[in-house]
Amino acid sequence: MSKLPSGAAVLLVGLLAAAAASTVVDAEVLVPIGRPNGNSGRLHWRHPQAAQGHAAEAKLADAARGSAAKAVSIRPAAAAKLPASAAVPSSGLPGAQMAAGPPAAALRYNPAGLPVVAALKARAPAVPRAAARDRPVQAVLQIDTHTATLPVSPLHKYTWWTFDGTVPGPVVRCRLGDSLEVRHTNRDATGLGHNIDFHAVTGPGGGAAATYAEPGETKTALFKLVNPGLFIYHCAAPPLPAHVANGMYGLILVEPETGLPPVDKEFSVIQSEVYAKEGTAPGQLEHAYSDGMDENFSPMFVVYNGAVGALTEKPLIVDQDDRVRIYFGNAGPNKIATFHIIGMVFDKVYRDGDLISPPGRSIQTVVVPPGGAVVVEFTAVVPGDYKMLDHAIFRVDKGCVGILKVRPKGTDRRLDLFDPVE
Ligand SMILES: [Cu+2]
Repeated sequence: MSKLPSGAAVLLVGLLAAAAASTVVDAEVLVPIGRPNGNSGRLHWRHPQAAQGHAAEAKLADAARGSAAKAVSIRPAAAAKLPASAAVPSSGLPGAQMAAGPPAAALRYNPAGLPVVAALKARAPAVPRAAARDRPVQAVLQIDTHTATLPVSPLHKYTWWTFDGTVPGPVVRCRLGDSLEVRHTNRDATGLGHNIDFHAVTGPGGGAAATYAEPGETKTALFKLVNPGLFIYHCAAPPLPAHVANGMYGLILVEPETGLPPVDKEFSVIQSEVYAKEGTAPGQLEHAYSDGMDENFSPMFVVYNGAVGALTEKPLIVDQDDRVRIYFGNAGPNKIATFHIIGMVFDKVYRDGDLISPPGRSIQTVVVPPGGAVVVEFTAVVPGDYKMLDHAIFRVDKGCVGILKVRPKGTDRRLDLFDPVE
């Protein structure tokens, strides 16, 4: 721990946090510098204010090292920006210890002054577009937790516990070598504590304790992404099964350094089970923890992207001959998923979300365990509507079905491949 008086340490961490906040920029405003890289063909780039921000961070770090015993003043405006974790005494949780630790620890993963940008995230089934860059950044992921009452079927609503107000939570896209700076703000009015266990993170709990926040708190933690792949993240606050079953899960993609081959359309789909019973209000369901505890119990619904009909009311739409990539995750909590698209053979399957090994070829159905993911690709050569489903086929009647619509392009219906004859 720091030798600083605890109050000074808190103020210094607050100053550093405020400085970091001032250097966060949207990835969209990054500007290219220099000429295209001869090896990769990609542009080098930086944000116009990045150098200024890094200089400010270095100045603060120098000040922190040189004035350990001095009183530190802080402007009211900067104090107002302090995250809750820096403004309150340590709760004894590892996350609070990280926030109140020495400044050197806070900068441990950014010694070379990585550009600080907002993390790329999108609402499923959308996927953020790949960043056009060939070096790592410090990606700041602001993620809020709170409840949200949303339709879970055409006849029912459910009060979910959410990341950013949606089920699933946002799809996050990073690159191997990035530092992921997670800022978790708990806005849960019902009084529940939440956290985030990223399966992409190497370290205790996948960051769960480090990101644990009580209502009204913000917790910040920094994770180096050292394994490429497609990963699940979820809340792991106790009781853990209830937080997952109540909708607290999402996908994080860590692209290899070379990126992924370009495709025409990308989507994200997460399968999950809903354990629920009729509530006191008409049409309002309540969580049924005991149903989930019995692994032989059949859930009320099995859904894609949080609701019966989510991907039938709003199909995934592509054009004929589009190259298509689907990032698929299984949040469980209990059931193994068997993902299949009727009438489509996946010509690339990155099994278990493994983006390093050669992909499988010519595969009909993929098995995805709870807490696992897969990436599938195909080319949509024959126009028409295709059903996506769990081939544990009774689950279709529980809601686990979506539609992929392939719109015709031109007049060639590819009768050479598929001819109804009459
Ligand atoms: Cu939670």
